[in-house]
Amino acid sequence: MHSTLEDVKLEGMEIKILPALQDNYMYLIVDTKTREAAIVDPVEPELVIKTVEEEKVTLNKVLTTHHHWDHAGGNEKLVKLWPKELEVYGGDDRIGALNRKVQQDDSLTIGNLKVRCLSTPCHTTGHICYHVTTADGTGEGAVFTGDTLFQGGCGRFFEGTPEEMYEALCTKLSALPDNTKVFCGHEYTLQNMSFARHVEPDNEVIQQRIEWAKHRRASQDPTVPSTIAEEKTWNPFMRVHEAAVQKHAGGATDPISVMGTLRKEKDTFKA
Ligand code: GBP
Ligand code: ZN
Repeated sequence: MHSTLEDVKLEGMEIKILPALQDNYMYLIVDTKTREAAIVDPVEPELVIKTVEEEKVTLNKVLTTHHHWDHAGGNEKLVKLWPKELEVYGGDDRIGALNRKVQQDDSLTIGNLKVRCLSTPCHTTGHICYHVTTADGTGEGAVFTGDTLFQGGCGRFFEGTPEEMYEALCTKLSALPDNTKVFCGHEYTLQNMSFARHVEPDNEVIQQRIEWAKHRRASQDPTVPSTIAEEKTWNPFMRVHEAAVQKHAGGATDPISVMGTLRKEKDTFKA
């Protein structure tokens, strides 16, 4: 395993961080009141089942961020192994075992928790992020961003455009409350932050997060979650309006063209 299992307790919910494959994360979301649970991107069904049994929670939902095998590749097997009915959510017909196709602003519940779907096409056309809050909206809330928003970075634009990633990061995800916890699909923080430092060498917040992340990774601790407010301070792809980032992108002031320039450079950047 690439990381230790960690448990993040938020108001009304508990998030179990489950490492998978080389650098993927699966997340078990538990409603504290009812012990109902949903699993995000269960690529390693055996670890999911073991955790669900240990925690004595009721698993009945799968939230899939996108169809790539390292996220959706465990869906069929989990559905086969699990004795009870599973609702499998996602925004793309290429997702295995999908039986609840969702789009922008669709909602669902996990016990008393509310989940709102955000359509964020670009990494893949059917990518969905899931925003989870308590019923009355108190507490910090959590967003599961798959391969759209990473800590300090974003996913490659396999099936979309800079306009679409701008809409995803700078319109939809930026509009979530500042204290929303961000749980992303991969442990890429050190690589991403090294690119962020290259873009903004004078941004001290980036240097501090690198030092922190190095310590965490030295003991195999996950660097997730961050928050939406933090991402706005260090993630170059959420900072395309900033003068320093625009300067790095050759002086362009159109945020969408800055987005395109940054992504092209990151595609071949060696940390
Ligand atoms: C790194 O940054 O550590 N190893 C490198 C990048 C997501 S996985 C590896 C990479 O390209 N990862 C993808 C990405 O978007 N990275 C962001 C970045 O490089 O800035 N995947 O597994 C990837 O989506 C995949 C699976 C891709 C099926 C295509 C298909 Br089809
Ligand atoms: Zn992907």
